[in-house]
Order: sequence, then C-alpha cells, then structure tokens
Amino acid sequence: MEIVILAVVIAVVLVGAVSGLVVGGRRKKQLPPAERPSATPTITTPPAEPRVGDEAETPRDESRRTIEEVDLPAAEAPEAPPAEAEPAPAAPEVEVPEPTEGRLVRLRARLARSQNALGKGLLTLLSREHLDEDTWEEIEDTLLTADVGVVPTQELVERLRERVRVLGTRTPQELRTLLREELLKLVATDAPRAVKTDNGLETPAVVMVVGVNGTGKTTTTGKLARVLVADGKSVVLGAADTFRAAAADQLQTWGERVGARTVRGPEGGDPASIAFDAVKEGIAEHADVVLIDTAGRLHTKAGLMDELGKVKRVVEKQAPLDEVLLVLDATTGQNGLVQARVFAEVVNITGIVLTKLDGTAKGGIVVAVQRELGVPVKLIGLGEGPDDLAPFDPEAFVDALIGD
Ligand SMILES: Nc1nc2c(ncn2[C@@H]2O[C@H](COP(=O)(O)OP(=O)(O)O)[C@@H](O)[C@H]2O)c(=O)[nH]1
Ligand SMILES: [Mg+2]
Repeated sequence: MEIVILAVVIAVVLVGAVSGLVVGGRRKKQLPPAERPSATPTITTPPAEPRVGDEAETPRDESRRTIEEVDLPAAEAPEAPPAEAEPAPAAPEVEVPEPTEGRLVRLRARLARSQNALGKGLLTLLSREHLDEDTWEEIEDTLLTADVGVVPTQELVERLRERVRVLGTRTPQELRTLLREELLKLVATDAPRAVKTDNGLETPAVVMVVGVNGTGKTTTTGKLARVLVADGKSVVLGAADTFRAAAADQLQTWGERVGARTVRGPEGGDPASIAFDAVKEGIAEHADVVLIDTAGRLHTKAGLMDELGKVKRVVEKQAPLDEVLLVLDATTGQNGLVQARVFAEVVNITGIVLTKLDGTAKGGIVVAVQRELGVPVKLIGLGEGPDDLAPFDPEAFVDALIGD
C-alpha cells in the first residue's frame, strides 16, 4: 500500500517535473530574438529592399534552432537556461565620430608636403636679398609645380612683384603677411563652402557624389556620413555604384560603423533605381540627409551623361538634389582637371572634394580646380582614416601652407 502511494507520488512528481520542463522548453523557444525566415540580401523591388540596418540590429550569432533541438536539451539538462543566457550577442558597435570643428587645423600636418613645396618654398625665395629675374622665375616654377595653374600663377607673381617693390625692405613677418593675403585671394571665393544638408523641406537633403573610379568617392561618402552623424544628423546611404558588388559592401561597412542604413541592389543593377530607393527610404525614415555614391565609369561621355542624368531625374521625382559633389584626386594634377571638365559638362557640379591632399606637394590644385569649374572646394581628404575629411577653410588652408 505504502509502496503504491509512494509510486503514485513519484509518478505525479515526475509528470509535473517533465511538464514543467516542457513548458520551460517552450518558453525558452520564444526567447531568441524573432527569427527572420528570409535573410537573403538580394531583393531589389523598393518595398522589399533589404534594410541593412535591420541586419545590423539582429545578433550576428542568431540561432536557427528547431523545436526538437530546443526541447531535447531542456529535458536532460535542467540548469540549461542560465548557461544559455550567457553568450549575449554583442550589440553592433556604433562609433562616435570626431567632431568636425577645427579638423583642418588638427590635420594641418598632413599638408606638410604641400607646405614645403608651396608656402615655405615661396617664403624662402621671397626672403632673398636680391629678387632678380631668376628668383621670380623660381617663384613661378614653384607655383606651377604645386599645380596652381598657369593663369593664377602669373596673376600671383605679378601682384607679388608689385607689392614687394612698394614694400622696399622686407622683414620676414611682412613677407609672410603679404604672401598670406595674396594666396588667400587666390583660394577664396564668394560661394558658400558648406555642404548643403539642410534644405528646409520635409524631405531629406540629397547629395550625389560623382567622380572617376579610384578618386575616393566611396571613402568620401563614408567619411561624410560620419561628419553628418557627428553633427547630429541622420543619414541614409545609397550604393548606386552597382558596377562592383564590393563597392556596395565598402559603403555598407562605412554606414554600419555610424548606424546609417545602406540601400543597395544586385551587382550590375540599375544605379538610378538604387538612388530612387535610397531617397524613398530617406523620406520613409525621416532622415536628414541621403548620400548617393555613384560609379565613375568614364567610358564614354554619353554613357556617363546618361547614367548620372537618370540618377538625377529619379531623385528629383521625390526630392530636390541639393548637392552634386565632384571628387578629385589631388595627386593626379592636370589629369584631374580634365576629368573635372568632363563631369562639369555632364552634370551640374555644386562642390568639389579634393582627396589625397596628404602626402602630395600639389596643394595648388585647390586654386586651379576652383578656377576651372567656378565651384568651391568644400571638403578635403587628408588621409585614409575615417575622420580624415575636413571642411575646407581657406584661411586655415593658407596658414597651413605657409606655416607659423
Ligand atoms: N591618402 C589618402 N587616401 C585616400 C583618401 N581618400 C580616399 N583614399 C584612398 O583611395 C582609394 C580609393 O578610394 P575609393 O573611395 O574606393 O574610390 P572610388 O573608386 O572613387 O570610390 C582607397 O584606398 C582610399 O583609402 C585621402 O584623402 N587620402
Ligand atoms: Mg567607389
């Protein structure tokens, strides 16, 4: 009798324990974050556009356990829950970019090569006791070598000659002031330098980045996204360089670092449809700015015009295109100017980004390209680091060239 009762008690306890475990198992099954049945990243139609940010929010080691897999370990290992709770998936780390204030001043050492070739070279020459024809020719050569361009060089030399003559005896300080003023005249323009990212409309500001391959478009787009995020703006990226899949990956990586969504499509897809989707996404999530990275295939002018024209048109169906930034590699000199001319004929450039000004002696290209296009340099790239992009400030630039 007692044995029977004992057996019944044991049975009840066992049933209870087992059902408890099963319930526990079911609950646990609900614990992992909502699984996404379709994580395939190549959907192209706008509504189904894969949202990169979504993927970033999902824990990387998201498990895909079946019901059987969940129940089995629970039945045999009651102490499983705490053990499983431990490997909490690390939240994707979003970086806080460096503030943009005074970046050029911080990065001025990067202009060292330009500085030695241009500013310091000129100061040294101007400080000579006798400024004879040979010296003036050397001054001219220095300017030309630094890619200032023929016409601006002649203008500058003429003004310097005149002012030095008036000055008579020259102290180093006077010469420095004089050179600073004259260089500033060459570099300064009346046009606003700020990248237009505030259009006062409901729709986001749209910035398109164009230029030849390898000049630094994608890098600049990524760095600019960081600048904007640092300034408290929300950004959506459009990977409209569909020529290589790697280009979209590269842009997406930049975006993920600062929590910006990247709209992308299949390799070889239509750049205009990506641009369209990116702006649409920007509007949907009330982003402040949409940055569109484009391909720089300069195969034919007609092809380029066709592609960029189409991107522009689809963007403008939804929101005004506020900026078209032309990215130029400062180390390519006159070649860069030729490229600039072609792009300017194809699309209405509103600002120039001069990349790779670090480690080149050709800082004078700032002057030449502004003259060439009649458009201000708005940003300069001073390295490959994520925060090596500075708003262009003529005074800080000239000061960096001449040195203290
Ligand atoms: N030193 C230096 N390298 C840069 C700068 N901007 C871009 N780059 C490098 O230039 C290369 C091409 O850049 P990328 O953005 O892929 O060019 P894209 O083909 O125009 O998109 C990369 O290795 C970049 O790191 C810069 O300001 N300074
Ligand atoms: Mg690129």
